[in-house]
Amino acid sequence: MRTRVGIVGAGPAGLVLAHLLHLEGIDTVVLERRSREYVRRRTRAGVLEQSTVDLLRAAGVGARLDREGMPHHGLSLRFDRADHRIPLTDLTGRSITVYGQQEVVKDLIDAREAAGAPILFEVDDVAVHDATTDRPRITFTDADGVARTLVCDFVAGCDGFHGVTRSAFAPARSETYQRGYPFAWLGILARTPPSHHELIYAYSPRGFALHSMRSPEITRLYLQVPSDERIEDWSDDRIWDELALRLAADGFDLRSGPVLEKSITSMRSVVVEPMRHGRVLLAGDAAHIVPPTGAKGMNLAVADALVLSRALARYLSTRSTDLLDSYSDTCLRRVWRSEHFSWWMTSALHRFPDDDPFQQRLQLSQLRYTVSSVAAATSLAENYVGLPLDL
Ligand code: FAS
Ligand code: PHB
Repeated sequence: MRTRVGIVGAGPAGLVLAHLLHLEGIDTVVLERRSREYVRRRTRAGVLEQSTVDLLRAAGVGARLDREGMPHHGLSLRFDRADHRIPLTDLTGRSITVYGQQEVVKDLIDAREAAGAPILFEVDDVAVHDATTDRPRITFTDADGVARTLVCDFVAGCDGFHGVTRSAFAPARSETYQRGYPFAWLGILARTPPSHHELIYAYSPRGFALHSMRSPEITRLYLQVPSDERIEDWSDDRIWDELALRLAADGFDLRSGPVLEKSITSMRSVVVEPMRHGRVLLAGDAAHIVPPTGAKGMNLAVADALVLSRALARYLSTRSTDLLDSYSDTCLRRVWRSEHFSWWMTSALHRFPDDDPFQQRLQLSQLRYTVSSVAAATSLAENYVGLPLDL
C-alpha cells in the first residue's frame, strides 16, 4: 500500500489531521486499533475551546456541533459552600462549548467516510520503520488478519499515550518530562438533567468534585479518588452521596439519576520533546498528557493537528521544510502553557494526601484571590477558553 501520510490512530488528533490534509488534496490512510463502534462510543472529554469550535466550523464539520453543542459563557469555582462565577466571555470575549469528544469523533468519521477516504479499523501489530529515511513504512495486520505494509512520505503518530509510534523515536533523541499526581478521577455519565447550567469546579475538605454535562438530559460528574482506587468499590449510591457532600452549597440540590457509565482515569502530566523524529511526527496524547482539570487534552490534540497539517501541506506542495522544522517548537509553546494551566488548576482544587492545614489555607487564599481580582480571574479565563489559534 502507498500513501502520502500514514496516520496511526483515529482519535481527535488523527481524524482532524486526516480531514485537514484531505481538504488540501493530500492522500492519507488512517490506521485504528479499535473497532468503528468502540471509537464512536468512547466517552472522554467534553469541553471545546473557542479555537477548536472555530476550526471545526472552518473545516466544514461543525454543523451538528452548532445544532447540539452547548455554548457556555462562565464557570463556577465552588468553595466555602458558595459559588464564585468566573464570567469567561465578559473577561475574554471568547466562550467554550460543551460537546462530547465522541461527538467530534463521529462527525469526523462521517466526513471521512462521505469523502470515501480510508480508515482501517481493528488493525493490529502496528510498527513504524525507517523513520529517518524519505520512505517511512508502517507494517500492520489488517482486520482480516492479513499482514500489510504501508509505504508513506510521512507518518503521523496520533495513537495516544499508550500507542506505539513514539517507540520509533530513538530514545537518545528524545526527552520525556513528567509529573504524577497522588489521585485519580472517578467519572460518571448519568441520565439526569444537569443541576446547574454551567460547570462547577468544587474544592471541598473531602476532595475535588466537578459538575459538567453532555446535553440537557445527561450530566457528567467527576470526583477525586485515591490513585489506586478500584471502580468496584464505588456503588452508584456511594458516588451520589459523595458528590452531594463535595458539591454542597447553599441553595443547591444535586439531581441524581441512573448511572450510564463509570470509570476511573489516572492523572499525570507528560511531555515528549521533540515531537518529531525524521519523517515521523507525533500529535496529541502521543506526545503529551495533561490532567483533565483544565479541559485541555482534546483541544491540544486539535491544535497539534492544525499545525502539522500546515507543515505537511507546505512540504508536499513546495518541498520547503520550514514549517516541518519548526513543528515541534510551535506545538510545544502551546503544550507547555496548557501543561502549566492544567497543573495549576489541579494543584489549586485537589486535596493532596500529604497536605496540612497550612497547605489548605494557601489553596483557599489562592481561590479567594482568583475570584475577587479581575486580573486573576482574567488569567484563569483566558487560559480556560484557550489561547487563539491563527486559523
Ligand atoms: P486518543 O487517545 O483520543 O486517540 C488515539 C487513538 O489511537 C485511539 O483511538 C486508539 O485506539 C488508537 N491507537 C492506540 N494505539 C494504537 C495502535 N498501536 N495502532 C492503531 N491505533 C492505535 N481530556 C479532557 O479534556 N477532558 C476529559 O474529561 C478527559 N477524559 C479522559 C478520559 C480518559 C479515559 C482518557 C484516556 C483521556 C481523557 N482525556 C480527557 C484526554 C483525552 O480527551 C485526550 O486528550 C484526547 O483523546 C487526545 O486525543 P488523541 O491525541 O487523538 O488521542
Ligand atoms: C467533561 O465534561 O468531561 C469535562 C469538563 C471539564 C473538565 C474535564 C472534563 O476539566
